[in-house]
Amino acid sequence: TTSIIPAYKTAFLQSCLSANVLTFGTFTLKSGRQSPYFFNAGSFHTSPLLSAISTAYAHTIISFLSSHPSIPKPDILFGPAYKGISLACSTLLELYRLDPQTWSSVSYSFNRKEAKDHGEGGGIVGASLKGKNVLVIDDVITAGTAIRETIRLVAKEGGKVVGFVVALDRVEKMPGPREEEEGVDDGEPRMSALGQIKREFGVQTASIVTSDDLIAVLRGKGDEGDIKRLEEYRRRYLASD
Ligand code: OMP
Repeated sequence: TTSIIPAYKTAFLQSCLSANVLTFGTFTLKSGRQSPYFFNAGSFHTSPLLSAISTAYAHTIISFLSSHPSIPKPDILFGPAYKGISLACSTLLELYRLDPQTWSSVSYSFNRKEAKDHGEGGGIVGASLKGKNVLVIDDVITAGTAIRETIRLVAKEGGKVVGFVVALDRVEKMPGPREEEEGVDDGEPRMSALGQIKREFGVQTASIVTSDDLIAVLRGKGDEGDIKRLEEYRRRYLASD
């Protein structure tokens, strides 16, 4: 059978499965949703896995930028603390290996969770964001809270977010008012968190894989019960676009 999933995505998903980056159970997400699966980018902690994830990000970023010629060349690859830090550093190295001419002049940068009041001070480590075009690299998008915080942070530092890249887009709908206030899903269809970010901030986005890719790879391999719970969860929270 022919697969419509590109080889680098399948390779990335295989690394995820082999490293148990993807776990099944009951997880309370940042958004308060109860998910039967969780993707932990912090599990890419050996050199082969770090290399696998940065290679996948680098390929995704290169094709993202070439398919969106209106995006200005990034000056900074910004990884929000904590999980974005190692991702930004290792992916920038990989981008430089793949295309030194383009990437030698790009810097990495990340925020401190607590501002430092001595030494060089400030809330940013790495290159200053002031007046810079910033490409954000993060692990996962679910309801879009983390990226909103990052867009605000970059703006506060005087930078401009020109793109947003994640490893996994869970393709979940953005929360409605009732979910935000009471944590109860009203069952109404809504657009995806990524789609909403595009619409609201004019920021283009990309992901290495989506939860569709995930299911395609799991089918026939994973535990039947896990897959069933995953599909039930997706029916409930899948975005309408
Ligand atoms: P949102 O802010 O709802 O988009 O959630 C994204 C953040 O949740 C990520 O930056 C992760 O820290 C975390 N997360 C995961 O790491 N893996 C998952 O599978 C799901 C989440 C999550 O809490 O939604």
